[in-house]
Amino acid sequence: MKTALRELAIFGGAPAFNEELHVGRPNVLGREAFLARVEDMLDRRWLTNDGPYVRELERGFERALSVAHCVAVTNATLGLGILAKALGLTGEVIVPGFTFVATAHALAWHGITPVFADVDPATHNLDASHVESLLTPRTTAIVGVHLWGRPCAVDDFSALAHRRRLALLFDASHALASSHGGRMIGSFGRAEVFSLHATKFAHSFEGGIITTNDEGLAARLRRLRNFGFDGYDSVAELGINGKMSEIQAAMGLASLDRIDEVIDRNRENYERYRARLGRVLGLRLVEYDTRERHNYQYVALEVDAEAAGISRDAIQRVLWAERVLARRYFHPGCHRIEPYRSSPRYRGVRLPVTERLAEEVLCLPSGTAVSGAEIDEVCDLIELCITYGPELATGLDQLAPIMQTAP
Ligand code: T4K
Repeated sequence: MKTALRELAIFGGAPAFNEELHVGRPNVLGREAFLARVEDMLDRRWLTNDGPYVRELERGFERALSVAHCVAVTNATLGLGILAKALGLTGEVIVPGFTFVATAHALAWHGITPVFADVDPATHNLDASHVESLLTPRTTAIVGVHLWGRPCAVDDFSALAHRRRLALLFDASHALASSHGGRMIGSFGRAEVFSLHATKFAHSFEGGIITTNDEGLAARLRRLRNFGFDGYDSVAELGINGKMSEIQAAMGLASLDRIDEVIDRNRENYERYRARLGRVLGLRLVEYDTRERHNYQYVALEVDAEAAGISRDAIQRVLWAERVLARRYFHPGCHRIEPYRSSPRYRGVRLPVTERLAEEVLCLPSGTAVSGAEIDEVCDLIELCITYGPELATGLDQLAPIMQTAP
């Protein structure tokens, strides 16, 4: 345990960790089950195109999420785009400014204008009143994002979408196994899209699933992910290749089998961080509503630089030098990245909460690849940063011209 500033790696000490600690290090459980399925898949010579594992995965998620239809796709970004196409979205669609860029890009790729709304400081999710103020005659939909797996204001948006005749869909990339009002995320709005990217707590290397209770929509999604084919050699419409392959589904099934174990581990990790950092002045850990189900994947910390005596970026620099690759998701806010930043359409867009969070949020390593002892060490380092905040900030300023530890 380091107790003095001079011991920090950024000032020349040995890094606290021999190997890098990642946010989003893939959970690799069920290796044997995965490899056995790969053998079967090779024997069967059915590698993609709506194969048996893809179907098994879809049925598995339908059961787990209590939703009527699950459509597996290549990744969540394509899934969002396919869904936008299936719903006939055009014009403007409201999305949060504080989200992963894929939420916006998936729409913009289809010529739809993402309109960025601010988020609620307490939940980090779309602010319903701001959304309403942004609606125009060109608005066709609202995309709620369940950031960190915490449901956004589903009921408010359902009422608003109904009243204004808008499509409502959710980017549920973070929210697998989360619930809202006791009901699993996956059956709200017209449809919801989950990511099964390798960095998600349950994954299929790359992958995504779209869930809906609308049978007609599900059939359209299946057609669109398969070039628009509606029969063996008949094409009904413009589609794309958004299919999930069998090897992806084999990994997805292995992951789904062990999902509860990973959630338990995520929760333990989260509680361990919370016990150490939950009451530190200037730090605020994202809280999960204990009446609902959560996957506890994200350990997101807000650093109030004034109260903590040190900025989020300074803490990140210290951690990176120690080989703790904490991430500043979702810096600097979607409206301030390309192509939106340079587009006249977005000139003058100000999202005060998004912009503050983009400066304050730091995600910490969790998942099955991180041990309790490692979490304690990360907490020691963060506490050291807070204890010596002003001195540390001065020391870092002096290093600034020569040190480039964090991006
Ligand atoms: N909507 C939302 C709200 C999302 O958060 C995302 C994805 C999407 C939509 C789109 O979903 P997909 O189209 O991807 O299905 C990661 C993921 O790439 C991205 O999927 C995720 N959100 C986002 C929040 O996080 P990065 O830039 O953090 O990933 P990367 O490559 O830096 O990996 C994170 C850490 O994990 C690194 O330190 C390296 C380590 N790592 C990564 C991979 C892939 C490994 O150790 N092994 C690996 O195989 O974006």
